[in-house]
Amino acid sequence: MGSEKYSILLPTYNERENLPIIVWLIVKYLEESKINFEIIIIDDGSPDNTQEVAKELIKIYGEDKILLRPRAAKLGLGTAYIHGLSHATGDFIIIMDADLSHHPKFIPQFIELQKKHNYDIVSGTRYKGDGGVYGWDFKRKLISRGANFLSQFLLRPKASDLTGSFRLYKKEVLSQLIKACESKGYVFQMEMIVRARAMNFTIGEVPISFVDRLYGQSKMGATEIIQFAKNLLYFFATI
Ligand SMILES: Nc1nc2c(ncn2[C@@H]2O[C@H](COP(=O)(O)OP(=O)(O)O)[C@@H](O)[C@H]2O)c(=O)[nH]1
Ligand SMILES: *[C@@H]1O[C@H](CO)[C@@H](O)[C@H](O)[C@H]1NC(C)=O
Ligand SMILES: [Mg+2]
Repeated sequence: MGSEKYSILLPTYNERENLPIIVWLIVKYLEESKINFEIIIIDDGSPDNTQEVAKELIKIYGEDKILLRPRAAKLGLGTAYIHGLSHATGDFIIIMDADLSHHPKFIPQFIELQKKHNYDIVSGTRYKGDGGVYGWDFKRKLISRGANFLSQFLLRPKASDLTGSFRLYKKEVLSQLIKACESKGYVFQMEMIVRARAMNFTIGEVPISFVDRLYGQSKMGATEIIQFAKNLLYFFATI
């Protein structure tokens, strides 16, 4: 591949079991494809000491490959991306979860598709082609499908997976989008893609399989769902 550099933002909160595995997989798949990259770990003072693990990983892979850019407290995902972006030196930014729900084997596919069409954004999708969700119970699947369907219906963003968070962005596009976005937490992903359409950015899609976390707790609860619904209606009214 060429000389482009890719910055991978990994937000973590209590991911000490998952972090070494996800980092190992990223390094394996990206080195195999000769991709130039850095991994930026944004840890929000995890009580399980995720940062100790991150420091060990820096010793193993080197401080040019793994960057730890922590924050003192749990300040939420939206601002974690902003923080990570401010430290990124890549031309492209890849955002993914650290809990092994997003498999790094898809990253070379994102990159290939971006290059082919010069897309501003490439989004992983669970709802097209070979994409899918594994390990969720019926309730969680229903919530996710429902949220996606409702958002599709109200906002018509021409993207099949609105609430997913496995995406590649041109760096400049991501910083413009982040500046335009108002929401935090779960709605953030949806707002990003809806605004991207409104701002006429081009979006490609790669089907991905999403696997529920084995270690640790998801942070999704009833409050998140209510928040999501509220914001959805707000975007419907304003974007
Ligand atoms: N830095 C940071 N990371 C977070 C925060 N909340 C969640 N994460 C990380 O963001 C990713 C997605 O969170 P997760 O709880 O798995 O969300 P879910 O898969 O939608 O249930 C994981 O890598 C988490 O460790 C936060 O407040 N700060
Ligand atoms: C996006 O494209 C549409 C259709 O070509 C155009 O009407 C609209 O003004 C464009 N929006 C922006 C923000 O450039
Ligand atoms: Mg998760």
